[in-house]
Amino acid sequence: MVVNIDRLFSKRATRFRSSEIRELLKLTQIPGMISFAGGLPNPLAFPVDIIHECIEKIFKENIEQALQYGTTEGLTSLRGVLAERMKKNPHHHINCELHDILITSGAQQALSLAAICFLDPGDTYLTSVPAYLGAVQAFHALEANCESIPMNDEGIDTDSLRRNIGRLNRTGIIPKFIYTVPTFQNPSGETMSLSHRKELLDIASEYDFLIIEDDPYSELIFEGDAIPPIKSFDTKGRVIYISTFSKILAPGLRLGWVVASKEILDKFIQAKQASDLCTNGFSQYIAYEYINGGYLDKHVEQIKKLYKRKRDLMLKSLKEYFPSGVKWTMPKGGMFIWITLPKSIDTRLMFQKALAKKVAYVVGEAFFPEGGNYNSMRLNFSYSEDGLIKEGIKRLAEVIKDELATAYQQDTFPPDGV
Ligand code: PMP
Ligand code: G9A
Repeated sequence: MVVNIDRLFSKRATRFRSSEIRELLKLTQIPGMISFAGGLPNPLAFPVDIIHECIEKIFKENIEQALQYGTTEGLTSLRGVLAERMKKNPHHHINCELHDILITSGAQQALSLAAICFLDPGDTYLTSVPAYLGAVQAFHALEANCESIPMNDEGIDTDSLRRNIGRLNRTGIIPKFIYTVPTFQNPSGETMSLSHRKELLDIASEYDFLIIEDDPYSELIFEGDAIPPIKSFDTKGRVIYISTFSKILAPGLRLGWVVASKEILDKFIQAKQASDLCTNGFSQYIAYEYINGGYLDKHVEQIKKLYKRKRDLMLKSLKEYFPSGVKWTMPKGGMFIWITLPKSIDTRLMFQKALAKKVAYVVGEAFFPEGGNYNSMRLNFSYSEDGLIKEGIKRLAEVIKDELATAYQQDTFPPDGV
């Protein structure tokens, strides 16, 4: 008998969607393709020699433990050095101890644990938009409803947030949490101001929902002062803070961490036990040696220099080649620039034309759970080689100019009198 697989899939599984970004990663394999699509760290930012040294040390001292199952909470020594670092580091200033930390298989697993632990089908969550689509994918999988809150110059439009919560409350809906990436946001590159961070926490307290603060990029700061995370003001356990080693060490290690209240971590731990028992032990030992050996801070300085150079190159190329009428963000750190094109351009339709010229981006609409914003796109500046940044922006500019010319012709055709 043929397997009727569609009958057997759960209702939930039929809602799963592929991530545009994950699909686009395949493009990086095409020879000659310049990809500004995936949010990939530059391979030059991987501290290969340091990792080699760390591994040699593990082989001499801890190899049996590194290869054994570990606790679900994560390696105690790693949680200890992370807690110390978060207390001292100006990017964190989070007053936590090792028992406040759970090590996860990347920040992505932490998002998925939050989804499993807080979202029932039909529940509502809030997110600022544009939003990191991996988070939306995790929340969508749990059959939750999304309410989008627009971003503004200060990171989030708090007036719109209050209006939306008021409207939801009037229909008996209380959102479970708001998801935000306050610093060098993926995809916009924008940063939430200090006052809006505090206001967001006040609003969450007033209406009693949680804040999921996703913070992979704050250490990659190129200029200006670091703004402390929302978690650093949280005295009531309202903020779930998530970070990752993917951008400051290597994503292939699949290591992230969560700082949250005991009640929340206990639930996350139960959910993680059902998911993967424990995070990769060998990776955790590498991360521990990397921090304990004093390498992390020095290495992050080098990554910052590398990415600042690439950001500057991309901004300079945008200025040189992009036509007037196109706007872009000026991120002070992180890995992304957000582009807004004239309304006549649909970046979804333009995408195939860009691919034909061997340049790729992520269409802006992918970051809007409720659709729209068809005239926007995300560009990643960390991954491409310096020379290719200029060339890729030049190619993209040609595609945009062609699109503008076509839109103009369509607007003015048929000519008067015909
Ligand atoms: N959150 C954000 C905002 C991200 O940009 C990413 C990765 N690009 C993740 C979470 C997932 O990171 P990880 O590799 O730690 O799973
Ligand atoms: O899915 C990945 O590979 C991580 C990158 C995320 C992004 O491009 O935003």
